[in-house]
Amino acid sequence: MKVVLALGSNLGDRFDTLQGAVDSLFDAPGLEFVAVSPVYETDPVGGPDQGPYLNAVVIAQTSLEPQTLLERAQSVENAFGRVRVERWGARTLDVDLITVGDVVSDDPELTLPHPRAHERAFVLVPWSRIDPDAVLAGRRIADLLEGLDQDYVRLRTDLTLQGPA
Ligand code: A4P
Ligand code: MG
Repeated sequence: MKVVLALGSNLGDRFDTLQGAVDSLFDAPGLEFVAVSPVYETDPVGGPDQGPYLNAVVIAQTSLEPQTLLERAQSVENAFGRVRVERWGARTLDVDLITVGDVVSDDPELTLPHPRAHERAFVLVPWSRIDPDAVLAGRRIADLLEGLDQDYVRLRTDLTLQGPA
């Protein structure tokens, strides 16, 4: 199955954290790296007053169960000192599962596709750069993007994430 993961950081050394997350996600077996997007600087969406994010998207192949992937994502968040204080608040690292193959789930512990991804240019812009023909819940992400403000999502040409070490 193809997995799409979204990474976000708005505390600490944001770029180092994103690169560390890419490395750690693939540290254990079961996940095979396909691509990582460019890095974008984005104004915070929702939540309390907080600083700008760096966002990126990673595509992988896997045979792992979605629940196992969520555990992997959360353990990587925890490894980077993520403290959950406030929903939508500032965080050193957020790792969200955007899609896992064609799995559809409305479980609040793991909702697939991610319930807010279709309205988030900070996910769809980086994703479209590495998979322009991708489809999210039956809609082409390129079409979804046409209806969204993208001005707050700015390419950081000076920052490039590498595939896992
Ligand atoms: N959960 C359910 N479905 C999923 C999924 N598909 N992927 C559950 C990951 N987790 C999922 O997440 C809360 C719970 O969601 C988890 O326990 C998990 O079981 P969390 O990471 O603990 O808390 P959170 O990230 O604060 O909440 P949430 O709902 O994930 O927030 P969002 O929607 O991810 O928003 N603005 C910019 N510019 N860039 C950002 O990256 N991120 C957020 C976080 C807000 N604003 C942002 C950005
Ligand atoms: Mg999250």
